[in-house]
Amino acid sequence: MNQSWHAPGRVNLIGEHTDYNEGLVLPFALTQGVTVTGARRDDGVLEIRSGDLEARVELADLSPGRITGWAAYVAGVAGCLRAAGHPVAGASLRIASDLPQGAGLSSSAALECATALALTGLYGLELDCRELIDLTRRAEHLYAGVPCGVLDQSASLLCRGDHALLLDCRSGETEQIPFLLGDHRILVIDTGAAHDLADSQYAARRIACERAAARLGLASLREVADLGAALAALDDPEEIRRVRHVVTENRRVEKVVRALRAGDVPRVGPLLTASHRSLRDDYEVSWPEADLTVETVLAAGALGARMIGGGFGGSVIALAHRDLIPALGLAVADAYAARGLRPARLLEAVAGPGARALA
Ligand code: GAF
Repeated sequence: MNQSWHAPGRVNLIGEHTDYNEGLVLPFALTQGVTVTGARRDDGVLEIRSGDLEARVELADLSPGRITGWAAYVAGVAGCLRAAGHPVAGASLRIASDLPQGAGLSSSAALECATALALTGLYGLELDCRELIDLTRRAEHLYAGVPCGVLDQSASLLCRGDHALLLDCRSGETEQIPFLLGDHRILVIDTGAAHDLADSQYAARRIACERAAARLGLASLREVADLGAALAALDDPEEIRRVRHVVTENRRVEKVVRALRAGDVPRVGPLLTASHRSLRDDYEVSWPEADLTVETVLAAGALGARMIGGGFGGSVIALAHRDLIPALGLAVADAYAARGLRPARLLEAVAGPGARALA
């Protein structure tokens, strides 16, 4: 009998490029995501279908690098389960997604998490959330070659409806923060720009942060207590910019959490914009369409806006009064048309539940 599991994509409200620096992140899950429907088979084959695409993986031959493209995310989870000694002997899996791909909404982590729930469910394996996060992240590192932090997999597995997830990536502690926007809304604007440089630049940012932390004699940039003193102790201008982003971004996460706890949604807006400017100027991961989108929605009355995800392509979020959302869409459409860009795709984000088995 076929069973189904669903894992959502995410919007990271704030806390970008902080996860691998042992910092704070504040994502919420989208109601859109990836559903994996499947049945167990015991012939050593993983058969995966997604729309018209099909992949057949012999599990005995599976190792990192052998499978590329979309199927690597699914095969990677099976490979990592087997490498950890779990007796996964095959499955037929069908993938369905209503999450735009390449939009920076974490479709790959959603696919990994839905696959992990499917395979552990089909084989009756008891892995807790931490183990599932480790497993799916390992699959991404080894099979997709992206040295990501814990943000995306944690968001997909741990978020709850109507809440944002405050995750301390140093201690692993989590807290569900009520995320009720009242008359405000979060609009996701997929800029349509491809993440061409994303993987190499992501790894380069990570290395620069580790190098700066080592120079400061710290285990991670989370340990920076006095930003001014840390910046004065560094002489590489690139490291100075990276450190300034990471340390100020952690502070912005704390401020957003305080504003949400106080029910003061408008106070979140300028913090989102400050995050964008820091990602643009200090972390240098923004891209022209994101900058255009942020400035366009701000001029049209948004309370705040910023790029989300790793950068170099994907989406921008805008926080605005709900009555302004249509005007923001029109302003973006005009700005894109004036520059000959393909129209942006728009999505109103609602904080949905985390990954789960479907009845
Ligand atoms: C990507 C990574 F996968 C996350 O771990 C995180 O570092 C993010 O970029 C930037 O905040 O989504």
